Amino acid sequence: MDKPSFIPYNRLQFDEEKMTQRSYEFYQNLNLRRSVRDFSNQDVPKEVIEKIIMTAASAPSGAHKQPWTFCAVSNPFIKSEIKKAAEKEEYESYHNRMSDEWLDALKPIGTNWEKPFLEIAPWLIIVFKKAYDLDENGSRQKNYYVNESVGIACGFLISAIHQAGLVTLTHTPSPMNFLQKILDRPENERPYLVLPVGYPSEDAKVPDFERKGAEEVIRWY
Ligand code: IYR
Repeated sequence: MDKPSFIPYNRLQFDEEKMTQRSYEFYQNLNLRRSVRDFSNQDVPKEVIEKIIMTAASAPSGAHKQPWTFCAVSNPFIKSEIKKAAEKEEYESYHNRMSDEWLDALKPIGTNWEKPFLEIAPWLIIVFKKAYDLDENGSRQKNYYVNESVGIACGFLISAIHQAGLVTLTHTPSPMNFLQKILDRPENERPYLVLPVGYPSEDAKVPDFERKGAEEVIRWY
């Protein structure tokens, strides 16, 4: 067993007034985020995508196992392969797999099986969760709370995309094992989420939604 090694924690420090202001400003900023489905094909520098991904990779994870791989795809051929395969599954889902109740719930969002953003957005980030790790000898090392860890990392990722002035949406083709094949990922990596990243199109529209207020989502004890 490794002996734990500790270093001083470099904290951010503010007085209560500053803390109140910063918490409010951060809320206002993130509350402007929307899932956008209408993308421009304008390019986004690779360096920005790298920083966004490294923000995601700074998330906490079970036993600090960092059980994730982020595939950043700008190659038009691979994007088109992903679109083709995703639409094949989505067509089947929208026509034969999803319940009427589910399709009704999606009506206000206006989604269907067609996913043009998978080709139009300059980048696709495909997040993979590592069910387990493989050490140098090829033996399996357990990861912990993988879904929670990767979910938190995706929250960081979505926030970083918004902070950069870009947009995304969480696309969840189902089933999505085709991504493992197209991207040639090893057996221990399972696709978790597809995030197209780019600028919104000039005429991008989003559903006229309101978010639940504090009195609906918080219970104080
Ligand atoms: N995976 C499908 C369906 C879908 C499901 C939910 I829940 C959404 O909030 C949106 C879409 C799709 O991506 O269209």
